[in-house]
Amino acid sequence: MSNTPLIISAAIVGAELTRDTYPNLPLTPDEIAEAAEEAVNAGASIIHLHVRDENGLPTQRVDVFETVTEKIRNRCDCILQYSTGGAVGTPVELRCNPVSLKPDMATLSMGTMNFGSEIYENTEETITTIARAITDNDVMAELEVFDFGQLETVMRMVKKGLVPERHHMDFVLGVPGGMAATISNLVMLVNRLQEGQTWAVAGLGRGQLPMAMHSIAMGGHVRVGIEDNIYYRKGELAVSNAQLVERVVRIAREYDRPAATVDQARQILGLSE
Ligand code: KMH
Ligand code: ZN
Repeated sequence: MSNTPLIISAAIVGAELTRDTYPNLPLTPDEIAEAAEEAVNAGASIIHLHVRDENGLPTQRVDVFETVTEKIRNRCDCILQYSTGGAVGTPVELRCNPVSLKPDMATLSMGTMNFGSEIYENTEETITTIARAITDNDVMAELEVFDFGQLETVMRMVKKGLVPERHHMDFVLGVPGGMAATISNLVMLVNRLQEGQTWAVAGLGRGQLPMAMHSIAMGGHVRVGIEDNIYYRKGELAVSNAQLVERVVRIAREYDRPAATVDQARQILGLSE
């Protein structure tokens, strides 16, 4: 079993949640920066970042990303990963915009799919446009794969040179419309990867903990956080993002997979080269 330090990514806000469903949701730049710092102090090395506007709505505005980035940078060192997914329905130009700020990483969703009752549109043209914004700004891509066919799309688009060959992989499992968060699905996805490819899994809802545990055992990395799961256990809301990170750190320690420091995470991902 791999003893590689565990890169924990904290998805601290998301685009879909509201305070009605999760009262502790960080919304303002200060609240988001505070949540990021707490998650990093708990053991996260990557902050997967969505931001909200003055009304608490998801936005891809560059000025808001800039403000939040500055506030996070003033509080802690971490790998900042901007979402280019935004919210369902965000036009592709807006999705790309924050990448101009040159974060350490940016996400790239790998296919159109049902997203609950909505359609999350990621045509090959959209993927190509966002991929170009990412590479033009010399940012590292994290490929978001929600379904097996999207992994085949990755292989095909990398071969064509449309998606960066050097990337980190994130399997987001459990979206209604995507692949379920099951062990057999995770094993199947990981078996399709090239040797040496770094990967993580983000299990949604009740899939968050089992997917994290299996990834730790399989030598992968982990994403947790309120964006993907608001519960600590059935019927009990998580107190914070940090609480979800702390639990993974404790479990990983038992597997001899200490939480990666930010520097270690940079090294593992090839961000320090
Ligand atoms: N909000 C979802 C529709 C990403 O951050 O890259 C897309 C999403 C993916 O959250
Ligand atoms: Zn996201």
